[in-house]
Amino acid sequence: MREPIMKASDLFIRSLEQEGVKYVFGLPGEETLDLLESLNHSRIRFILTRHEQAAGFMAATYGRLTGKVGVCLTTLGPGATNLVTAVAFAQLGAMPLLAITGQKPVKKSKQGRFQMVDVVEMMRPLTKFTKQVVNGRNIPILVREVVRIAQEERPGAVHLELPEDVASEDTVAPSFEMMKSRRPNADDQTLRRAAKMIRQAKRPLLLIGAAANRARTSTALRKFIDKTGIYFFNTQMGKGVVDERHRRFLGTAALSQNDYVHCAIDRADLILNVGHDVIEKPPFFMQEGGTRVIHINHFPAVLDAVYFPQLDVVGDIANTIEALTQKVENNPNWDFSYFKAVKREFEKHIKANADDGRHPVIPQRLVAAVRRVMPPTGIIALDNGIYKLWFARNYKAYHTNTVLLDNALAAMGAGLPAAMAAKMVFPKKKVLAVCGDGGFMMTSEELETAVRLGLNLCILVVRDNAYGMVKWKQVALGHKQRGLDYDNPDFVKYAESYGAIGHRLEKTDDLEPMLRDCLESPGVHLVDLPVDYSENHRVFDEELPQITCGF
Ligand SMILES: Cc1ncc(C[n+]2csc(CCOP(=O)(O)OP(=O)(O)O)c2C)c(N)n1
Ligand SMILES: [Mg+2]
Repeated sequence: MREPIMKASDLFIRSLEQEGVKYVFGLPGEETLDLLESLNHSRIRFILTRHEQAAGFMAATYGRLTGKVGVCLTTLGPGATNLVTAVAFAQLGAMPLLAITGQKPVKKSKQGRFQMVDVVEMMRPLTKFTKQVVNGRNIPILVREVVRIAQEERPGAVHLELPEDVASEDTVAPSFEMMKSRRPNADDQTLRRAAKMIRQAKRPLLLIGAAANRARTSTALRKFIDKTGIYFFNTQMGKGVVDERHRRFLGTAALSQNDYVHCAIDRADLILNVGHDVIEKPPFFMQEGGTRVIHINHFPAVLDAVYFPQLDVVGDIANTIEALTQKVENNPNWDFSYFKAVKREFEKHIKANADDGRHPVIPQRLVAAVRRVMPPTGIIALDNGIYKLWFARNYKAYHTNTVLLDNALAAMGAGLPAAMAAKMVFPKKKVLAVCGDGGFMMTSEELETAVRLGLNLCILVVRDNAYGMVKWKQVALGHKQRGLDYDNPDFVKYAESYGAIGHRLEKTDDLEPMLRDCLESPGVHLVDLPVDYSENHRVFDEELPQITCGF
């Protein structure tokens, strides 16, 4: 049978369609016009953004939420260099992302080196795979290959460069069939060894990390906890995998030490570390002769000076947990009395100041207010600033992927695009972006995109007129607080100029009603929220280091 002939850019887009791609986020240039034309004749929707970085953040978040590759498209040179932060965001955050960039014709070009950057090499340290397409015929197999690489554990970013002349040429269009296969499971002997270690421990503790959030392990973990009664905590990117209202929940390890949860960690003699990723700041430090650790993940532990687990249980996470649930009963030799005390103290601490009426708002009240108004499955997307720590510690997530935060690259500017992508993936869910005034201004031009797309979205701009997180660190180091303050636009007018709806919080009592209004009424809403950051130093540098763990 003769293979059909088609234009290479059409073949590229057809290959993406076959992978189930629904959106391509991007900002094209001359060099990508053939791809754009093919896209416009396809079932895939092109989502135009105002900056390439935002297109990348949106595509990566799409990948994070669906487990399917998110796709973004930019032109060569400046378009591609604008994309690198988002590619790193996906790669470090384990989000499946395919970045496609254009390039000048490779066979002959009359423009010398105008706009030429070696994009394939630029992407090498930021991706799992990067390649230039040199022959249209290779496109179907190459697209299949990069999607597989992007999506398989550990997920991440891949890149393809499609030169203009390759995109426009006619090519044969081979097709092939592939069947789905399942991930391998851990072997029974290792599972039995893990079960034995858990049975023999006195105070086992469960840690839920980032990989558990994408592997849909919620039900398995919940059953394990309910059957065994083992207490658990999570990392920032593991938030929500098991409902944090659970009576066995001990908190989120947002800080590396000196928090209530660390009292429990220090007393545990065995930690079951599920889905941990060393890219997150270490939730605890291992020591020679200290707490033993079982590493449960799709891939073996990456060892370093503070992480050297005694046992690796490698295989599908949900399956491992189900097998352990069968093998481990609640054990009368376990002593959870101390964890119970930690739980009591932690809950007391979280409630403290949650109703504080001070204006400007303090972070504890802000977090409590957001939790009160968000429905259980509502999604908050956090940008990067000091409020992220407060949300990670004080905001209880009830469901998987309802707190989108980036504890991997931790790039400012991701909050709004992530919220936009979340709203596109889950149009029925309420979505709130929480951004600092610094981070918001890094991608605020996407307000236009959000309005144009007709997204119903609420954006909270936490305003301290400064890079607050860094200011807080200045104090902690004993430096003078200097050089980090700035002025802001009038955020209400700024929102309005984009066709969004602006609100300004004038008194703290209005906080909950204002947020409710924002979430309930259609359109893009922005809340200008003045914040009082004096609690950062008081709680993080003064109160928490005083915890004696003697409860
Ligand atoms: C792109 C980027 N640049 C710089 C940093 C370093 N950084 C981390 S938090 C922060 C301050 C954030 O300020 P803002 O968004 O206003 O939040 P705030 O801490 O003031 O609430 C900075 C500069 C970063 N994480 N990402
Ligand atoms: Mg700020």
